[in-house]
Amino acid sequence: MSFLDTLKAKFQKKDDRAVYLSGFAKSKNKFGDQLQQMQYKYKGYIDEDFLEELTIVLLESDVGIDTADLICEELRKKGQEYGKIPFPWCMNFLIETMKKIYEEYPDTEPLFAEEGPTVILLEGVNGSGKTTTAAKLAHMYKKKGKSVAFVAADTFRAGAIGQLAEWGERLDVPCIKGIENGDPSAAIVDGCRYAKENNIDILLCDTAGRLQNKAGLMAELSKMNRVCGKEIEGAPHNTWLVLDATTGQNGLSQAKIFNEATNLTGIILTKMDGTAKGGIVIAIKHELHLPVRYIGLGEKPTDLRPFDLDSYLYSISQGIENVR
Ligand SMILES: Nc1nc2c(ncn2[C@@H]2O[C@H](COP(=O)(O)OP(=O)(O)O)[C@@H](O)[C@H]2O)c(=O)[nH]1
Ligand SMILES: [Mg+2]
Repeated sequence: MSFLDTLKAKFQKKDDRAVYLSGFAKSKNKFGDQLQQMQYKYKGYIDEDFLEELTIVLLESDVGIDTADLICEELRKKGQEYGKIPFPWCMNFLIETMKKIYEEYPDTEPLFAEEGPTVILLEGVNGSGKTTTAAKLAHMYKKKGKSVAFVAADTFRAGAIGQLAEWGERLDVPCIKGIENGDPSAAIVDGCRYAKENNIDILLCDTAGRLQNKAGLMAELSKMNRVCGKEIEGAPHNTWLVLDATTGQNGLSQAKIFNEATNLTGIILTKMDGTAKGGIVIAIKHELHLPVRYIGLGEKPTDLRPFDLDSYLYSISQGIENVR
């Protein structure tokens, strides 16, 4: 059984099949379909023309230049080793290499407090999808039977507090509000105290992510971390960067700055449904060694899915799955 056949067999058993396929439809059009087209020009030898075209497809899908080079180098070696290589074999090798690149650094699991509230900080620049993601996570944890509360700690963006409070009303989740233009850390302290007093399992903190300068960002984020840890031992248990997948490589540079400024423990990639740049998942893992925890596939509270590598790889590579 080829690698792609195995991937397909695994995918057929997943509950989220339809959501993944539709969420990654644009990426698949860019990636799987373009690769499929390459089979007509391919003569069986891994020559520089083929590798150049492959690099373009990979870069347009945003896997990043490092990853694209790595994949092409591996293929070049195989070409030298074996001479003529059937196209389907080449495609199997490509997707398998992407999987290996992702798996090079092991994924850690999200951390949950054994006792008392688990604190999750959501960080990221304006518009990346933090508030919407907080709503999605609340919906998901509530469905699992957890008690959830919000902290509206984005005190800088006008209207941000109201936006989260509105989600709170809709989802029946209490929202501890910061004061507009006030200190976000003060809101986090209030939230932690509320969580302890009210037996909240999961405290979701929607923060501001100002990127004007790294020193300022670091100071702000480290204060939030500090006050959090003082109120609740081990908090924040998870610090997730919310990243807009449509911003591609630019998003990756943002992620690097946040990762230097704070101790990130995972990434949530939003707006996957609106982009053909699905390769960003691989680039993030390769460059930041951070797991992609969840992906956002729409604007509704139900449009969040845990990231599943096999489903992802299968969804973007449809189009080449049947090349023979
Ligand atoms: N299509 C799509 N839109 C999203 C997704 N996540 C967030 N958005 C939209 O992106 C915009 C900004 O989101 P918001 O949560 O306010 O970002 P914030 O500034 O980081 O809090 C809103 O219009 C959201 O509805 C997603 O996964 N898919
Ligand atoms: Mg917001």
